[in-house]
Amino acid sequence: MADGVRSIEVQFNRFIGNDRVTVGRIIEGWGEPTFASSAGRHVLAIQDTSNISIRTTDDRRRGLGEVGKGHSYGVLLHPMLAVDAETGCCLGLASGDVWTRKGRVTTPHGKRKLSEKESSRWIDTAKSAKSVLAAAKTVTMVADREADFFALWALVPERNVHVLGRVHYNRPLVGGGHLTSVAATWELAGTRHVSVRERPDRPERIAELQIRYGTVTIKRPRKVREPGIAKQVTLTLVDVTEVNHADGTEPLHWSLATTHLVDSASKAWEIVSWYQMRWIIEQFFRTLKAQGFRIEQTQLWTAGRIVKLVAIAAHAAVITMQMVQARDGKSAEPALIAFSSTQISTLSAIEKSYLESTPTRQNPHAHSSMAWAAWIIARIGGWDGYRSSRPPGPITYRNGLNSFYQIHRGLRLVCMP
Ligand SMILES: [Mn+2]
Repeated sequence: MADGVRSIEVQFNRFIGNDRVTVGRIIEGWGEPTFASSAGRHVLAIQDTSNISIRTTDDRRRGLGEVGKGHSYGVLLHPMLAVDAETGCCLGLASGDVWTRKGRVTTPHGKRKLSEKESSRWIDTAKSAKSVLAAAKTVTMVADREADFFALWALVPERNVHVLGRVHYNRPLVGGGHLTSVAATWELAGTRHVSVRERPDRPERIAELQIRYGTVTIKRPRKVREPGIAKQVTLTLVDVTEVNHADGTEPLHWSLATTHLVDSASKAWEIVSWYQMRWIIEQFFRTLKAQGFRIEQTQLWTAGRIVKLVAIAAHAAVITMQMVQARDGKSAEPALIAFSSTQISTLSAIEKSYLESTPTRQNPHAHSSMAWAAWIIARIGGWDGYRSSRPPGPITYRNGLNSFYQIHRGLRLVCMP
């Protein structure tokens, strides 16, 4: 079995080399299964950026621009991941961008219009996701504090499209005061002990959190000049502060802003829990980089091809995550969230061949469920199918998925119609 990203390269080589196949077209393909999988749900549409560094040398930059803080070259991946707000089930990619930087930007930040800034990706991604998520019951666009742009708050929300993000700028409020100090004047709405996920800079812990919420109206900053943009925007501010934290640990403080109305403490905690689901996109980046894809080790020569490779691998990484989520059989998700109906027919045919060769190891999951599909893909990826065995992991699913696409000749590409 070819390894990780190498097998994706071999499989998609002609596709990636075809000039008519643009990265824009591949990204459009991301959203095709997501339109159906998000129908009727409350979808958290989580966006974030990740640097994918690719090994280069001084005389062989491969056309790649800088990522991160320099001395490192590669591409930037900015995906929007659709997640079911109630179950955390990953529904697919909605929109996003993959690009490499061309030289350094020299115009001062504030002097450039929004569309000229790399930061416009947050707003462009949110806007282009709207048609992909048009069948959802409600959409909540979620992002970290990098996305705290007045234009995002003013231009993205609609009747059933909300925004939720962490406050970055201490904005002045209509009626006086500032965002980061106003919450301290509000009465305490509740206290909870919440488990806080491990991060590289801190261990997992139980934190005692106090919550306050209220309504704020932020003023349009003077430098924002988009035509037709509102002078002010009214938002709900949910402020979470850790108390009684252990010595030597930095207390948590989350200042979350949202267009959702909050009228009770339980609703405010729900906003916090939606924001916490942002960890799923971190998990997605880990899947893409570390757990078997090894995208950073690509041998593909030019930047244009590497950008397309990342876009294709992103789609495959999402499907891998969907299979990991489904493997215990507890979710009721259909295979259609990740596979087309013709691919499901291919899966049925492959399952039959396993039933004949190993009749004692049968797929325990309901036909056409996501758990059922994950069971078959894991078998293709080399898992033995015994209930007593270790459950398959991302590498097994990635290997199985690569072989599956090869078997399913009529649909050789993850994202081609
Ligand atoms: Mn970020």
